Amino acid sequence: MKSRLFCTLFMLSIAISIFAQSPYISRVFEFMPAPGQFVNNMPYYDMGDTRQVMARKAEECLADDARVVVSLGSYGGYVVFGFDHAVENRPGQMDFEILGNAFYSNANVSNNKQGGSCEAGIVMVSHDDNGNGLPDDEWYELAGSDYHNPGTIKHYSITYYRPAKDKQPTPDPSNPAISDTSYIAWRDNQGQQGYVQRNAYNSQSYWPEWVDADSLCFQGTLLPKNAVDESGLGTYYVLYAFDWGYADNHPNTDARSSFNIEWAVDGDGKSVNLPSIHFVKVYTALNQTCGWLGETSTEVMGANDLHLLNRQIDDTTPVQHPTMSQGSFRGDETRYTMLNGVRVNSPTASGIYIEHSPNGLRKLIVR
Ligand SMILES: [Ca+2]
Ligand SMILES: [Ca+2]
Ligand SMILES: [Ca+2]
Repeated sequence: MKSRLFCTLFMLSIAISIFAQSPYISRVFEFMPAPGQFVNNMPYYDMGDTRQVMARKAEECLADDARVVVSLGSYGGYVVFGFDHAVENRPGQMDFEILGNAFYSNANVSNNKQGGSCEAGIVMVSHDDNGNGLPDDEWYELAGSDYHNPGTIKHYSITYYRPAKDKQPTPDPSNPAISDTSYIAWRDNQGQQGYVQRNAYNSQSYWPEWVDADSLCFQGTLLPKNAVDESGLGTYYVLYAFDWGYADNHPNTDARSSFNIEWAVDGDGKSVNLPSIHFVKVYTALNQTCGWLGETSTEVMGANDLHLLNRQIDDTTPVQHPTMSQGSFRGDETRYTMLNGVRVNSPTASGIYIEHSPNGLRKLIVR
């Protein structure tokens, strides 16, 4: 009798553990940092580790609220993680938060702005449309405060080149902290080129050791540089925070470390309506070097589903997308506006549209 009771309790506990949802990251699917001074150390690379092993190591850092910092390296470096359930998109509310290691300096910050070590990463979300539990579905960027900033570059791409084994370092004679000014070369699609510099503090390889290829390419949206050398002497840099909508951009206790799935846009910048998401991608959104501080790199140490934690954070950010009153159509054409104000040429996805035609406005429901 006793054993039957034990057996029943055991089965019950299995059932509960199967159906209980965790508010924390459950899996890391991909971890691909761009070259940087903490690469191969956060997490640590052991000889022979594969891409899969490194993803598992990143998972050990981030899953189940472990809160160990993972560094994404220079521009484009990324991590893709997921939850054990769909994170709901509640209207008007933030839905999840991402923890990084951003902090504000308390000295020499200009004009009372918030700044310090704010290394913004862009956040993308995806819904498991094909239901296979893998992040092989459409991705959408969460349009943060600087999505429409004229200094922000969409469709940016950059390629880093593996340094030769016998590369001779070129130290900076005026700055002993920089041991190789020409360490890892990069070129971008804006006609710019430069180097990820090596510094005296981190002597391991800055090239992800588990990557055999001789070059690494990353794409995405590039934010305008946010660092200011407040000393004027290269000794004191302040990286100013963007307003909202980026990872590792405000301290973890700040509500601006949280995200609203309603900010999702497609590749053309059109708003998309996602009822929930399963996967999140974070990538370093700045291509910037700050002397002895080195390259700017986003760090991540976890993510939480705010709804499962019963934390309600209202979205008080300004609406970014054009409203109906801002959009005007020529009188001789028929066009459509989605309820969030975004204009489209034809109503393709299901939803409610306002049809603008020479005969006036008409509400249109597409199923
Ligand atoms: Ca929401
Ligand atoms: Ca999928
Ligand atoms: Ca950071």
